[in-house]
Formats: sequence, structure tokens, C-alpha cells
Amino acid sequence: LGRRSEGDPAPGTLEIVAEDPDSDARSCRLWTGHGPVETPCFMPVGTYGAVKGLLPEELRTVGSQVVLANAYHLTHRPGPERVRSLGGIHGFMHWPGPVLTDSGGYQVFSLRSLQKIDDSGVDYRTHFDGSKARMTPRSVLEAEAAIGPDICMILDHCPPGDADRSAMRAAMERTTRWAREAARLRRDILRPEQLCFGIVQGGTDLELRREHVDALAELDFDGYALGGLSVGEPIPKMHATFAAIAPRMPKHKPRYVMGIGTPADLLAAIRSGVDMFDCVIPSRHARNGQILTFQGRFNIRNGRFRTDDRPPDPDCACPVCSRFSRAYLRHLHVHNDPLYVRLATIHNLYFFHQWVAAQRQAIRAGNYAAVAAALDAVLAERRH
Ligand code: PRF
Ligand code: ZN
Repeated sequence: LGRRSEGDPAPGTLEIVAEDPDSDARSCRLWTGHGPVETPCFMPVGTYGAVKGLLPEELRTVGSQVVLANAYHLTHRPGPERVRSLGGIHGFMHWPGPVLTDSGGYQVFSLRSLQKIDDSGVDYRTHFDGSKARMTPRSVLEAEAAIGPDICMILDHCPPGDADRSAMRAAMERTTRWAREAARLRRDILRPEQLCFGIVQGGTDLELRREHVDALAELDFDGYALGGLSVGEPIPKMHATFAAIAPRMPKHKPRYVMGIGTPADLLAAIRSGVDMFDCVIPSRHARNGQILTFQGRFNIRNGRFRTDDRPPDPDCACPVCSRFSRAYLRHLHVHNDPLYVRLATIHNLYFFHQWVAAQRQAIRAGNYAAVAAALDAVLAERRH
């Protein structure tokens, strides 16, 4: 893991391994500076350079290939130059595989932090101590150059899901101007093996989205993300946006939907030809007591688990389900033992990776229609 070998394709190379004949689903291999990524791929969230509570080898065990960190958080704590001097993000967190950093374009547009926005960047107040700061397309790339991820997201403007059309258009056009600036600067600022992805905005307005995909495609990024989804819009509209827009994104570049989603969202996105995802659901739900399984979701605090000696998910082969009972997890949770969070996070991440791996294998084996229908049935039977 994480080693580039002589003869590996150049970072940024996307091999399309298989395409499903009945949908837009596809399975690819993306080459990075720290080895290949098999897609579709779910990326756990490690905002500050750690997936809360887990060791790097535990991330491998649950099936993580790429870890997501956030350049915004790392810029404020402990600082990009500090990360650089401590071995870059890979050395700092001792994770040998690929890392992707988000730009923070999402965090600073939350109502609490946004101060002032113009065509060259955004003024905001940090959520750490309320101090003033400024983020520009250049400052984001400079932070990412120091932090050292394999995949760098550029600065974008993510408006709220209920913004009106003119606000959506303004955010989209500003994102395009920032993307032009990032495209112009990236070769001077990033290392050659660092990939740089553009971010498509436009809400659930398909006309805006199409226009934005076409505008960003001209800038020849190494991959393209759909941002601005799962920000309060109705779920069917989000799924319709995947279906209409993902197939229109450059075919020979990776496609990434940011901050998505539930198992149902992942199924809808994969069917539409999306390759990459990240979401806090498996790790955050774990901390809140929510266990995700192929039989649905439950809260481990429920008294009915007091005497339940079955594993969290009888169909799961993870290191938690092969050893521990629901009653034990509940006991740890009730007593606030930190082991509970570790066990629940390991299981939930394993489940998410299995949910995606089952689809990846099916696309490659040529039986995606059947497997996707079976997963649809799982979702219909029990609420996720
Ligand atoms: N932009 C960026 N990061 C993000 C988003 C976005 O729109 C989202 C929206 N779901 C999550 N993370 N830069
Ligand atoms: Zn399990």
C-alpha cells in the first residue's frame, strides 16, 4: 500500500476497468502519488488527519483506500508549514495510502463564519477563536502544497440548498472564476504528482449544473466533483442531479460527490457513474450509538440489546462482529468507555466499504443490475 512502483501509470491516470451496460455505473482504477484507488470508493473523513479513534492499520482492515482531511482545519491547527515539517500529511498521520484534502470552501460558507466575499476570495471568521482570516484560490493551493495530499480540492462557493436561482448562478460563476485562477496557478504551486480537482456547483438546477460542468471541463482538472449537494434540498432532487449530471462529467476523469451520503445515496450515485464519495455518516453515527447493518439501522442504547448476544450484524465479517455482542457494545456505550466508539466506528466503516465494494465487484463481474436490485431490496425492507 502507498508505494509507487517502477512502471506504475502516472498519477492522475484513470483506467476504466468495467462499465455496466444497463446503467451509467462504472468501475475504475485511479493512480495517485501513493498508489492506485479502486472505484467506486468511499473515503472516511479524517478532518484533522485522523479518522476519530482509529489507527492507520485499522483503517486498512475496514477497507479504506483514501482518507479525506480538510485543508481549512489543518491550516488553522496545526498549520500547513507545521504539517510539512512533520513529514507532510502522510508522515504526520502515518498513513501510507492516498489522502485527499477538501479546500474548506464548504466550511467558510456556513452562515456563522462568512464575512465578505468577492471575486478574489472570501473573508471569514475561524470557528476556532473567531479571528479573521482570508481564503483565496491561491492560499488554498499553497496550504495544500505544504500539507501534501495526493488529491487537492480547489476553492469553491457552496451556497445553501434553498438559495434562489440568481444566488445559485452567482455562486456558480464565482466558482468558475476561482477555478480559472486555480487552474492557472496549480502547476507553479502544487507538486507534479499532486492531483487537482474542480468542483461543480449549481444546486439542483440542471441547466446551471450543465453549464458549470462544461465551463470547468475546459480547465482540464485531474478530476471533477459535484459540490453543493446534501445541503438541505429534497433527496429525490439530489438523486435526479446525480443521474442527469454525472454522465455528463468528463468520462476519462474521476467523478466525486462531496459529503454524500446514506447507503441509498451511494447506490443512486454509483448507478449514475460517480466514482468517489466521502461522508461523516458512518463515523458520526457510530459515536451517536447508531449501528448500520445490512438489516437496517439501530441504536445500541436501546434496552432490548441488554441481553442480545448476537453480533451487531450477523452478516458482517468485520473484526467487531466476529468477536463482540450487541450486549457488550451497549454495555460499553452506557458506561462511556472509549472502546465503544472504536468498535462502532470500525463496524460502521466496514459496512460502508462493503456496501460500495459489493457494487464495485458486481460492476467488474458484469452482474451489477442484479446486485443493485438486491441492495434496493435491502433498503426497501428496512429503513437506513
Ligand atoms: N464544496 C466543498 N466541500 C464540500 C461541499 C462543497 O460543496 C459539500 C457539499 N455537500 C461537502 N463538502 N469544497
Ligand atoms: Zn461488523
